[in-house]
Amino acid sequence: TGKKVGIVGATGAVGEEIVGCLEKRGFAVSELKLFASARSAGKVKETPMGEVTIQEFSLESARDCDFVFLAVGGDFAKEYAEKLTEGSGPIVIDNSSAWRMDPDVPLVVPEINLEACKGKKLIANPNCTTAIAIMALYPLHKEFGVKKCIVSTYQAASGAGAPGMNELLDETKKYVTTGEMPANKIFAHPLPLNVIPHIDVFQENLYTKEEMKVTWETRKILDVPDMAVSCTSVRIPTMRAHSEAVTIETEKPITTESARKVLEAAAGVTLVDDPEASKYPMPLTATGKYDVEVGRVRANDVFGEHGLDFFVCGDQLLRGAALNAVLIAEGLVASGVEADAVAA
Ligand code: 11C
Repeated sequence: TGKKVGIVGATGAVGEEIVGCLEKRGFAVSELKLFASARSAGKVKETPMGEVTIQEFSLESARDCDFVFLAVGGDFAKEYAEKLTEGSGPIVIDNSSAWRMDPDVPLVVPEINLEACKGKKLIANPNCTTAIAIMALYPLHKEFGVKKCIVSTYQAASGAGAPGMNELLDETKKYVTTGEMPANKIFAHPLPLNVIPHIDVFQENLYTKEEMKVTWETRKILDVPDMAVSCTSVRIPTMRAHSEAVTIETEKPITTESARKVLEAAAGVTLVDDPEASKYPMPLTATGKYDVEVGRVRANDVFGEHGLDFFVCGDQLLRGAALNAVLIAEGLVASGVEADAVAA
């Protein structure tokens, strides 16, 4: 038994992590198809499921799967996602932003709203920044009701994929060895020794698209269309874990202790909050972990008895992308929702 699984964008940073997550989560795979560009086609890749020859994407081959993970750009997803799911086609889990805000497409963090997948074959994976913060926001929202949310991000180079990570490393090496900063290509400015408050394109309202994704997607996943959410997104010279400082105003009174208790019990969260021992979330400790780290939890008096601040770090390629996608597939198989979708 097991499922036929296709990964489109298999040689990219997220595609590679999807293979690793399938294996580590024990997802039963009967056949693994790896799709990439013509340049990589024909190469043989060692995977935990054995050697797989990379194929150039074809609709026909990808449609002959039970699940297809799209780890490619939005344009590709716009063109192919629906064609893939038609008729007897697979369930498609798309990592891009192409379908996230489509009212007919569920935007899913499986610990929060897996049931939104019922009867659907195209499912959107959230932006990494949203997915990481919402692991802490959701349990707090359930218990205390989040009215307002202000997020400031410290985002890693991996948000721009392997080319972003390579640019950060290359720039750093060159600068350290020669004292000269090479020209940036991926990011808007050189990233080493810098922070760049510019991720994705600027909108008419002067927010960037990355910042607006946090607002739009948080509202959709929590199903609170009018939640006040404002974000400032900043790229920093770290490799692959995003960090976010979050301030919330809640409906019900909240204290440091009551918030910590809720976070301690929350799925997908590890509370790392012992300031006396210098223990708090950091990109270096959050990297490679499935849970997000949450700490620096403290009631603030900006909102009377209704304010809380906390800091969250999560692996951008895992919770922010590959792990979330694989957990969706796992949840669908376990809950039988997959069968409903296929029958629909
Ligand atoms: C970044 N969050 O850190 C972005 C990357 O909508 O899937 C992911 C963009 C997206 O640059």
